[in-house]
Amino acid sequence: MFADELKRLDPDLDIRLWPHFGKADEIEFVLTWNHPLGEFNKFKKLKCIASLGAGIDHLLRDPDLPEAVPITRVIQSSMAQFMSEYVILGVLHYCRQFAMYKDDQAVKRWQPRQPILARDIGIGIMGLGQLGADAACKLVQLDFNVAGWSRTPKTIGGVESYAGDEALDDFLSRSDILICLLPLTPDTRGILNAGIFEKLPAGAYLINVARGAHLVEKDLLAALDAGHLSGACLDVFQTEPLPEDHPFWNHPKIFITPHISSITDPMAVMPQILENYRRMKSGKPLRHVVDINRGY
Ligand code: NDP
Ligand code: OXD
Repeated sequence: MFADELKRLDPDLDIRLWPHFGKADEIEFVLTWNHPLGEFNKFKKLKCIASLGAGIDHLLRDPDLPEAVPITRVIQSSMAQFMSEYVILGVLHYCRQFAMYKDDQAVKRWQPRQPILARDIGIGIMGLGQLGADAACKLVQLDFNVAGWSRTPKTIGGVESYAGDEALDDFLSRSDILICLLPLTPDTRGILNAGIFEKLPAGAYLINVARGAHLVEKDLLAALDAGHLSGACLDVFQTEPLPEDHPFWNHPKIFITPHISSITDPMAVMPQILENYRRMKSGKPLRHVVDINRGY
């Protein structure tokens, strides 16, 4: 699919499909998602590793990642659009109590409930990057009371900015709905844990659309079962696909989707991959290079 689109854009491109890459020394540019560990060491002339997604944690898990080869990621408005749609749907589904009406429908119960006005609902977005900032702006337009937490302060119209570890508790205490859109790094792994949940207002709702490893799954189950959290919408999991015997599947307060909140659209994304390939060939600086030391 991705190769077809690249070929369509430039029929002269020499594209090799792993594992049939021919002579390893001829490979200069790798386009990848969840590669087999250690594989890149074969490519001694590698000049760029391009992630097919927004995240690069799938690359950084490789202890043999060649040093000094730049890593690029996808930054695309369609990814942000898909993600914001999902987040808004998750928020509205929860706020307008659709899960309860579905249960009512199953038993033919006519039970109107009073909704809460959007401006009275505090939404906290962890991560105000390409995706978090877009979702924040769109939720502001719907009149939600939106705050974001990031490493460095942000100025985004209508969004309250909290930055750094010292601001985390205040950010959490005003977040009736907590949305995780952080990259997975050593600092953020396991960040959605019991210590964080207990700082959220009673009855808070969690939406995790970043990475499964952000969430300590047993802590979520405990917080839901204790009634401190009222529910969770999860798109990502420690193990994907989610194993059949996983307790999340049948949990009445958990809504599950299979890592689809935002999906790379080959038509939208291949032009920027091709542009970077051409930049690499002509020695120009690459676009969307990540900071490997920071991890995103
Ligand atoms: P960006 O790199 O653009 O933004 C990351 C944000 O997280 C930044 O605001 C950054 O702060 C903040 N951040 C990073 N580390 C910390 C920390 N330790 N404490 C506080 N804030 C921190 O990423 P994107 O918005 O493009 O993507 C976010 C993640 O979403 C991806 O890494 C990926 O894991 C996930 N994703 C999931 C998809 C899905 O289908 N489920 C699809 C696409 C992405 P600062 O700006 O100050 O540096
Ligand atoms: C991504 C993803 O990081 O799809 O792009 O999860």
